[in-house]
Amino acid sequence: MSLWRATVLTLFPEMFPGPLGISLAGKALGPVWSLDAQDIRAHATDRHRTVDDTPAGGGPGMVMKADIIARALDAVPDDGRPRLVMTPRGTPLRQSRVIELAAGSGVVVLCGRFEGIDQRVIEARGLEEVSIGDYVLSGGEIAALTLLDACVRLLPGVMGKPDSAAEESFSGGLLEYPQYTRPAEFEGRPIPAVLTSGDHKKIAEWRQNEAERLTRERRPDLWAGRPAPTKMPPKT
Ligand code: 6GU
Repeated sequence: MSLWRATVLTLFPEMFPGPLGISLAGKALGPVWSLDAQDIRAHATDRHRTVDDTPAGGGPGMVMKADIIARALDAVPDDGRPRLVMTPRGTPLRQSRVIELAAGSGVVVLCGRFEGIDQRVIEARGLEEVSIGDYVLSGGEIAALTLLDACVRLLPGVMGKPDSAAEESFSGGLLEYPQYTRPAEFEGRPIPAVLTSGDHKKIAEWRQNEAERLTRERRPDLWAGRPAPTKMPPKT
């Protein structure tokens, strides 16, 4: 099979592969997926290699220039991969989109810096605007690394024996149940007795209940949007 290909357009190509060069993602980099970090500044044309300018209408910071970004994007051959731009104004990244991206041939990811990117190039090139959460990073690079990590761990051969059912939409839209391992007691705290009981039906029930309790308490948004429980046919 051909590699899952990531192309990243950034002013800081030295930030890649960064943490994706170690551990499981790092072992798979080469055999399973490829990463090509391209320097946006290579597409600047003036003596000072300018990539940004002051915002139209005034205000703080600098805006990445549409013409430079367009040349950087157009230098990537269009092989049908989705083209994303990391921005805090984007659609929040969900596991469902990660699963789709990992199932495809790869991604082209543009990393914004400064106060943003000229909106016209985002529209003209039909970029998908993606955010990784409701907080502001200093640039899209760490967001891009996050997105790539989420995708790469799903590629066949990266993780040992993925439980694909559990992977689907965040374990069925719930937070994961808590985990424990030896020692049996830690600073006076025992492992919940059910987990050492050997009763696998009880264990599965306890884990399901914990997953539901944690989701209700911490993520009312996920809890409200969870799939309706499967209706059993009435007993006769
Ligand atoms: Cl994708 N970029 C930046 N700069 N900040 C973010 C983000 C992205 N997602 C959340 N905050």
